[in-house]
Amino acid sequence: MVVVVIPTYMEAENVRWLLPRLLDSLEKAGWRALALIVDDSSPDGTAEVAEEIGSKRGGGVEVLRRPKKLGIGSAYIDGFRHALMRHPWAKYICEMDADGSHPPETLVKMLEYAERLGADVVVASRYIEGGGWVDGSLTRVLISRSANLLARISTGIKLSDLTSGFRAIRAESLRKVVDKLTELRSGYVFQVQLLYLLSRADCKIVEYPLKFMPRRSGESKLGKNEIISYAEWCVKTFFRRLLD
Ligand SMILES: Nc1nc2c(ncn2[C@@H]2O[C@H](COP(=O)(O)OP(=O)(O)OP(=O)(O)O)[C@@H](O)[C@H]2O)c(=O)[nH]1
Ligand SMILES: [Mg+2]
Repeated sequence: MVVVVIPTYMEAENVRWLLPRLLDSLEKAGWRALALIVDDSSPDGTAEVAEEIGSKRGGGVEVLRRPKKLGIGSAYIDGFRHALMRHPWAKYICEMDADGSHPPETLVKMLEYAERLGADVVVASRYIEGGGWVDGSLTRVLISRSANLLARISTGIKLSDLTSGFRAIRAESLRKVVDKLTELRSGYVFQVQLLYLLSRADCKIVEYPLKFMPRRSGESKLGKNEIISYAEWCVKTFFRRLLD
């Protein structure tokens, strides 16, 4: 079984598109699949749309409702804990955005790749051969490239896309690190900390090419404060690692 944790805030239209495609692709590949939507009371009714899709399909969707917008990192932690506790038989727990940037068909390939290589973590990467940005603005690409450079220096992890939020993680590996996740200030920091913890837990981490699609509809949530806390975290981690 595979649980795909999808944090959402104001993604009703995107979820309507994503959920059927995601579940169909996984089921076609032979997986028992569950999409776990972690919604922060989106005023556009994202949670209701997701529930409706689930009940029409007769399952495959669970919605974790939170009282207000609490950030992507904490949404993932709540989603991970719920998945590990309620679905202890799940083999993989995945991370995915709701906005259409992460093609569901790629997730099927990532899982195949994990099985074939016996990997603990598969990160979908925009920066290896076969990956890339589809219609990415120069500013976004530059921000992402710089964030990755900083993360590589700071953590010492030799992967190309440490900030990618599209990953398949073996449930046993996630269980080892979930209680150590502390960085809730920004989505970027959260993703890098998670990968850092997994690599320190001796997980086998590999990358699979991702063609990163533009958001289908709605607005991005990346802000200036995120960038500042990200840089702070990287510098702090770099010096801590030197002193270790
Ligand atoms: N539950 C929850 N989900 C969130 C929150 N902030 C963002 N998300 C979701 O996290 C995912 C990634 O957020 P995005 O806004 O797409 O961030 P991004 O991919 O860096 O930015 P774009 O490429 O411009 O879309 C999306 O599914 C969002 O709906 C939050 O505070 N709470
Ligand atoms: Mg996005």
